[in-house]
Amino acid sequence: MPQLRSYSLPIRGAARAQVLLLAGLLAACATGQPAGNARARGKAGFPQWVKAYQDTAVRQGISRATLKRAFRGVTYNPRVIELDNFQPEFVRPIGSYVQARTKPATVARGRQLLRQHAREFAKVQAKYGVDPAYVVAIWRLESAFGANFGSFDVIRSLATLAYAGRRKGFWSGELTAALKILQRGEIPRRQLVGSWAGAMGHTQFIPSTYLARAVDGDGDGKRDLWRSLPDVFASTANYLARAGWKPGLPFGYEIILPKKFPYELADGKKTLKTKTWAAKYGVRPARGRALRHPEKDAAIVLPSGYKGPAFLVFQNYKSILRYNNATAYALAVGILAERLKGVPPVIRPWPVKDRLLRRAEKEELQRRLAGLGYNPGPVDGKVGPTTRTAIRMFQKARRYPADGYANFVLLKRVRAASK
Ligand SMILES: [Ca+2]
Repeated sequence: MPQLRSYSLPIRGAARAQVLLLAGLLAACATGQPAGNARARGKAGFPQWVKAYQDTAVRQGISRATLKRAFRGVTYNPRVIELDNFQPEFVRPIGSYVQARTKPATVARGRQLLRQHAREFAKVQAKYGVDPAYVVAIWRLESAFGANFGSFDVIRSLATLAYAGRRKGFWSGELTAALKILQRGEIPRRQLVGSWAGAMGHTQFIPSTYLARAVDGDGDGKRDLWRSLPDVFASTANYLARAGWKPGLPFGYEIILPKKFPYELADGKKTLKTKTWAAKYGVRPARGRALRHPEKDAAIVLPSGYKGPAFLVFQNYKSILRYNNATAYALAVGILAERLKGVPPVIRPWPVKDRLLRRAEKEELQRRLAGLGYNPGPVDGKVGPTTRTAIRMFQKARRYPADGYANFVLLKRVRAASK
């Protein structure tokens, strides 16, 4: 399910990354929360909260009639709060995530859908400059080609989250956006269903993304991401186009790094022209002789350490990250799209059986790195950019490949060093 997906990844992904940045701002506007701890009071305070929220919604231009229609029969949903609080003890290797989404049957189905909707895709490509294979790949990851939209009532989910979720201001803003959709009359009330977190339709747009990025592809004057595939395709392409998509470029492609490559440069950020990676660092393509797109700016992604596959990535990889800010997601979309276009599977084996770290072990890693004089950031059991930089410095100092990759082998090395 898409809503669980984001929690199975090391980074909290949500379509919609730019919206999350606004969470702080929205929190400042959200005055609908009564004082005290809603979580502790449970559902008892919910009706009162709804009443207070509605007053703020009216001040933001939502009519009483819309509110009446939206909140009829809406109750607190404890299941949504359970899902919001869920944190996996264990994260699966990125390779198994990618492999599960790029299976031969998925590739065959995706190609069939490209053929079946060829005329619509040609129109979308002409208008937005986005390769249809990427639209189809996102469609697969978001809703399994429309098989799974989620069946949570969006207003109920968002109201519950705005009342008692972890980022109340953010959810309150999404709730107001959902009410605006309803008020515009584009979508009937009963159709507002989605994931537990309010991601809607084939593309799993949250309400603010719907308002900002959804477009009417079939010209009926409505943006219907549940029932109109032309709207779905155009909206996805529009999202990518507005996220800086460059026509004619792939997300990237597989490469081979030389044995003595300075792995700290493979951080997905360090950007050089493709030809410079080749000339200065000896980077080679996994297939063919020369690196393609030699004049383009590119970074290197090494998602599962120096023993796993490496990818040269261009601007379009970043555009996919704007849809969902997780390396595993962007790579799965990119690799699936290229497979749809006839590129063979990734050559270098993914270390899918790699022993990754449990939450407590990640905390131990961070504590020990700090004890050794490195700065891994706060001890929170999350391996983000700061922790990875500390890992790389540890690896460099001890002449290990500085790939910043946190697996059990690394923890053992850090344990040995900090005895
Ligand atoms: Ca439409």
